[in-house]
Amino acid sequence: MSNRDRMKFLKPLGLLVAGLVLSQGVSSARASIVFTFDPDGGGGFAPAGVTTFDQQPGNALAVGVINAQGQLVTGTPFTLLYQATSNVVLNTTGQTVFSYGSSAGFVPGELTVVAKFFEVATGTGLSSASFSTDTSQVGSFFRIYYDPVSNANNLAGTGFTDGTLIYEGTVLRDGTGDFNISNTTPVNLDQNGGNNYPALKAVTGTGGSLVNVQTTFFNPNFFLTDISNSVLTFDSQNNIPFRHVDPSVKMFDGTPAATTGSLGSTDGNPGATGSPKNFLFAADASSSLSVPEPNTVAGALTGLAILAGFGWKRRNKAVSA
Ligand SMILES: [Ca+2]
Ligand SMILES: [Ca+2]
Ligand SMILES: [Ca+2]
Repeated sequence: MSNRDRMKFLKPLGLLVAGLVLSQGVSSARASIVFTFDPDGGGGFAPAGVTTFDQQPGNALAVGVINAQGQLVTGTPFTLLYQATSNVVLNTTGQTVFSYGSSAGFVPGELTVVAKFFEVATGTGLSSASFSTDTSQVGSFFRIYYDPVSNANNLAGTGFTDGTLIYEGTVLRDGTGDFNISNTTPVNLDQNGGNNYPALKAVTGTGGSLVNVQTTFFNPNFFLTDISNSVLTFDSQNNIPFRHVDPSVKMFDGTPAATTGSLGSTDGNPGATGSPKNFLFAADASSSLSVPEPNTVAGALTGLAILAGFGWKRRNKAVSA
């Protein structure tokens, strides 16, 4: 290999290693960003700087989280489905910039969010469990739609995916969550307005989850800032029973949600063995975008300089040999 050929070989190798250092930096330190958002795309509402999509209380379903033996098994991946309206957009101080709806001054229509990703239980106790997304995320997604017609229906579980796709990402493997059951005495699952599910009970509990999403697509008619290297952080407070949203009959992909067959007679406490059980809970979330911290980029560039020096020394050695 001539010295010239060696340089050709070493250059891309150094860049590859520097790229790995950079990608590690991205996942470890991020700064939230203000991005310019047009709430109705080409419609009449003017764009403005925003930071956060504030979701209304919605539905989350842990599919098959309880196995046929009535157990939550640590390390066994399960699917998490989520759907909600997202009709408030906030600025950096938490003030509402855009609201969607039919009232005067509101942006016509709705934003909706659907997500599918994979979790594993990392620890389980008598009444509590912790979770992680540290499992294969092949096929995971987080999507935001704008629909000029407001038709999402939490009870039916319909109308969440019929708008224009404006954002999509894949779930990263550093998400965490927990859930704690405070009372196993069965109460009505649906305590939002009238009880739409008289046959279904639930335990009482709360939890939280923090899931990061790598942006893979954004619609430039809505996102006027280039957010292609951003990460969306989905921060959710989770509750059972349902007090602020109706439990969904089905999820956006057609999976049965609040039915006796999928949840057992008491949601969150399947007890009896038989078939695997799902766990349905209310999820009240918000989603913000961030990018790598400038300091982290500087650190990665220092790494690049060190690697470049390393390559130079090797080339010198090759010349003297
Ligand atoms: Ca507009
Ligand atoms: Ca819709
Ligand atoms: Ca209800």
